[in-house]
Amino acid sequence: MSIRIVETQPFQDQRPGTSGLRKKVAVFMKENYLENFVQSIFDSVAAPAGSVLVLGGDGRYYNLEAIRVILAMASGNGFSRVIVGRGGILSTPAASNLIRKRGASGGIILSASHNPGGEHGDFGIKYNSGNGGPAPEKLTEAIFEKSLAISEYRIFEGFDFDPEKLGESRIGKMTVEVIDPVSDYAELMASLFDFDSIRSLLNDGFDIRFDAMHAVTGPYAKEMFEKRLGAKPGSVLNFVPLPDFGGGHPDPNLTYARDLVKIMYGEDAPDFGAASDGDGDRNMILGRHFFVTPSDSLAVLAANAKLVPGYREGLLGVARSMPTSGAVDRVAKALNIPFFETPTGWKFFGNLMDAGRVTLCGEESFGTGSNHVREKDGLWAVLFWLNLIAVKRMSVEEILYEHWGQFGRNFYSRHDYEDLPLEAAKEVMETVRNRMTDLPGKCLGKYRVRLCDDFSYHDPIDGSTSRGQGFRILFEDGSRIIFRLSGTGTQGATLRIYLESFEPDPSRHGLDAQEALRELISIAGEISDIERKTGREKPTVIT
Ligand code: VG1
Ligand code: CO
Repeated sequence: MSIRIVETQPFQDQRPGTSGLRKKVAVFMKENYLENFVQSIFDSVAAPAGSVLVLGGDGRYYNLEAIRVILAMASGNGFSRVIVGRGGILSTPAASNLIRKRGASGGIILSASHNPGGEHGDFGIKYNSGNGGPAPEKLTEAIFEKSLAISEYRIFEGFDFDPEKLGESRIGKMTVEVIDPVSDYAELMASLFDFDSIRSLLNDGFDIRFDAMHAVTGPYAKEMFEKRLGAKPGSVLNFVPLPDFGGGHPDPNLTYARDLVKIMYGEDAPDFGAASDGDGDRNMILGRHFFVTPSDSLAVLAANAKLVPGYREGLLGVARSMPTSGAVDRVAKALNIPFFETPTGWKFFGNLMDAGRVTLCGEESFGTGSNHVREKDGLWAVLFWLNLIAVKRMSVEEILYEHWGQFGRNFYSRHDYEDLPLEAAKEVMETVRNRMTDLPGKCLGKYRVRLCDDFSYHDPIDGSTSRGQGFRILFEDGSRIIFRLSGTGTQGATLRIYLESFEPDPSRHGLDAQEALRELISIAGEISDIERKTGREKPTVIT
């Protein structure tokens, strides 16, 4: 029972991506792999002795083993207290809330989010700072640098820890506090939304389904929708978190949330459907036979925010990631509030929220959130929608048509080419980069190119600049094509093509998005030569 200093050798592949370090489970299980990364985090953040740490994960394979290692290392590194979710469970937004509420110096969240789990799946680890948000680029770079030079780590050896037992115990001088992962979060939600009016909506027979996809939101959704809001039993599907997510891909989109999509597009479909991802920060919103794009969802929430108690005073401003559609920009303009366009990844929103510049933000990738925490928040978005519906008493589809009628419709789609050979993906990007130099001013079909660039972001709060965030081809009429390489994959390279066009004419708002974007899709194919360079005739996932 003492702290041991263990000698180790660096690994070369521990650079955190869009949100933390994600690798196959087998990689994480290599001797010292996890330990090296955790020590690199502790060395980089240099939390003063006596600091508090929040710790939890999405329950995927290797979650509890990793929790034990991190607890032992936190004790070895002088933390005074670690707050852990029972069973090692904490959703990403719930962890963010706890860090803030308990004044922790930061938190470690174990998840590879929407990536599949299980013994042959993915594992991940990310550090969130004291504001509850993902580590800024400066810090993730520092962690990577440390990982390249590491020679030893500190770990406490010989202790008992029961992850199921609520309350306090000790590892050396450090206190471990096991808490109910749901209650603080549920309390926060109840403070933002009108639970009474949602309860009466559900009571009046409004039929909902929430698919937890055997991931972390199961216990949260059961507690809130069925227990506190009175949704009928069975409204929450796949609610038991499983180490392999039941063999599924815990990604709430039309391809992977198959069970839910089938129900919502079937006969006697419920009024409202929603799903979340592995770690609970994403959301998909469906109406009866109707899909809401995340970009539209953000715009609808922004336009109607004052209907919800937590946002009754109005919004300070809104932000979206660069590839997210411009639907919310139009709302910001109409509301006369500030609007920001940031690179992909939640960490850029945190600075704006901390500085009081924005209240709501979102990404096209099923991420929506507000300044109640510093992460995107799946269940929060679902509750927001239910609260709006409870006030407006309109269907999801009616709400969208009303919105488009007022603001116009931004047709939007993302085409993902997953697991490409790295070389092929790079070649496609180089092809686009080269083409971009002579495109401005040219007409491609009915679209005239206004400007092309490699998106870079100057953070107005901390003054940092982030370059190389994706190629943008912007057209005169506001349409856009964006090419970007994913930073979260663990196998090969994923190339994303984002397509957007604006349609003011209400008689065309009912068009299918792929149909409305047909010409832009073919222009994107021509510019990038993607079919020839990758041998793929079509994308892996179309959203
Ligand atoms: C993807 C999404 C991005 C999101 C990120 C993390 O990143 O596109 O919008 O912030 O995942 O989401 P990339 O680099 O693969 O495009 V999550 O739910 O993994 O925390
Ligand atoms: Co996630």
